[in-house]
Parts: sequence; structure tokens; C-alpha cells
Amino acid sequence: MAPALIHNDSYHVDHLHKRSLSTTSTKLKNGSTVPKVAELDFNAYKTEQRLVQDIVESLKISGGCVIRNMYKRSTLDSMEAEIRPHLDATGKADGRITSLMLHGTHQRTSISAPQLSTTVTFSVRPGTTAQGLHRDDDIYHTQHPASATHHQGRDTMLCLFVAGKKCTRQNGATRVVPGSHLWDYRAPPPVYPEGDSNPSSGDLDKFFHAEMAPGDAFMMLGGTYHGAGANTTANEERLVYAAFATRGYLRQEENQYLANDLEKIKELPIALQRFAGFGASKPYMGWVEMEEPVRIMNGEDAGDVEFW
Ligand SMILES: O=C(O)CCC(=O)C(=O)O
Ligand SMILES: [Fe+2]
Repeated sequence: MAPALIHNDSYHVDHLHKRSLSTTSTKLKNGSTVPKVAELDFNAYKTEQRLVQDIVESLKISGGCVIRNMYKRSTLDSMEAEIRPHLDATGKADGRITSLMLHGTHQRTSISAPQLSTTVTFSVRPGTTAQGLHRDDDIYHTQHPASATHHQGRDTMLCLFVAGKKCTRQNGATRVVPGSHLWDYRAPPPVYPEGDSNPSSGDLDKFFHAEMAPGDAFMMLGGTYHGAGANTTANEERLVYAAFATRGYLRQEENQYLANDLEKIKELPIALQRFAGFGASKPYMGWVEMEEPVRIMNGEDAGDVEFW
């Protein structure tokens, strides 16, 4: 199951669109600035296009973006009902990319749609220590020089975290370093102060805590430094559903062909089957017997796909 693919079905209600995108930054004591992570309200958007525009702009600026109220309580309840038996069973506490190619004398443009990389449910219990700060796109051995602004092509991953229960600094809300998606990849992450009760510590200013109410979402580029915080509460589970997307022509982090029951995949809409990795990435990536896998799985319903 890819929980993050379920939409808030109150999405198309006729709210007045309100741009809540903030491009301000915070000035640190040493004079440097940290870009602010924008907080968008899902219910304030009339169209998906405007919301996506603001998410993309926010991601380019700070590397992360919070979307309040993205999922309804009823959706979260059904997600939790589905996942809880699996969590209990573990017994643990714890681009769309376009490019121009030459083929003989012809110039051709191929579009490789993004695909799912992995889905994870994080159930983080009291006493869990903080995770080391990292970039998720390390899995692709990514290296970039520093850049003043974002440019298309720098990213290999988009990460979505949805709060199933409240996420607070105390129960380990993800610690994020805004702007680090633009740093030289050889630069280490800032040091998170030991026990963050000391607000005078300079480096604490460099962090954003992805605190969320149930149904809120946090999106982040794979190049942004982050890591789960420590759960220092006595009895709060931090429950987060995460989905990670990557380019259509890169290897998926989780092997979706073995991780899933093919019969269950066939029950999904064909667009989601493709997103899960059962489509082809143009040009000529991922075919079986020169057919798109979804065509073999669904017959004519999947249509005829050209591999360019
Ligand atoms: O649990 C979190 O908040 C973040 C987890 C994470 O970054 C990871 O596992 O890569
Ligand atoms: Fe991570």
C-alpha cells in the first residue's frame, strides 16, 4: 500500500485561493540567513495547480514545505487500521524529467515520469534516540557543488511525510536544515545541540522542526539535510506515513516487484500501477517483451505506449 497516494476528498470545495507562501528568511546571530520553511494550508487552495506551484516554489527556496490539513481524519483512521496489525507484528519500538536526445539524424524529446521509490510507516516510540542527520539522495551517490538558487535537474528525490498522530519536538518531529539542498554536498550537517533545552545554542537556529497535527504533511527534496528527533516523551507514539519518489529512470530504493503482491497492484488505477514502477520510462526503460509491464498486466485497458 502506498498510503500517501490517497487524496483528501474535500479537495475541490470552493475555497477562495489564498497564497500563504512566505519567502522570508531568518537572520542568525552570526549575520547569516536561513530560508524559512513555508507553511501552506491545503484548504485555502481552490485548484491543485496553484497548490503545486506554491509547493514547488517553497521547495526550491528552503528544500522543505509544510502542507497543513492535507489528509482527512477518516483517511488517517483507515490508514492506521490497515497498518497497525503490521506494526504490532514487528514487535519493535521503534521529475518529471525531460531531455533532448539525438537518434541518428533526428532530435527527439523523451519525458520520463517520476516513480515511487519506497513507502515507509514510521512508528517511533518513547525512548527512541535521534537519527543521524543525512540526505536521502545519498543512495544515488549524489554530489553537487554549492548553488545560490535551485535549478531543475539537481534533485533525484521528493519525500512526503504525513502525520498519522501529532508530531512535536518532544516526540521526535523530523529535524530539517532549510537551505541545505543548495549547499556543497561535501559540507557536513550543522551540529544539533545535545538535549535541545539550550535555546542560546547557535546551531539550533539552523533547524526547522516538522511539527504537525494529524493530517498535515511535510514535503522535502532528497538533498535536504534532516533526521528524526529523539522521542523524549513518556507515552507518545510518533506515527508518520512516508512516501518517497524518484526519477523514472533510476533504481527504486525498495524493490517494488518483490515487495508487492502483483494481484494487489493490478487492483490499482493504471496511473498508480505505472507510478509504482510497472510502467516504462521513456526512452526504452523497463519493458518486458517490448511491451510496457502495465500492458501485459491489464491488456488493452493500459493503451498503447510508444517508447519515445
Ligand atoms: O522519521 C523521520 O522523521 C525521518 C526518517 C528519515 O529521515 C529516514 O528514515 O530516512
Ligand atoms: Fe531520511
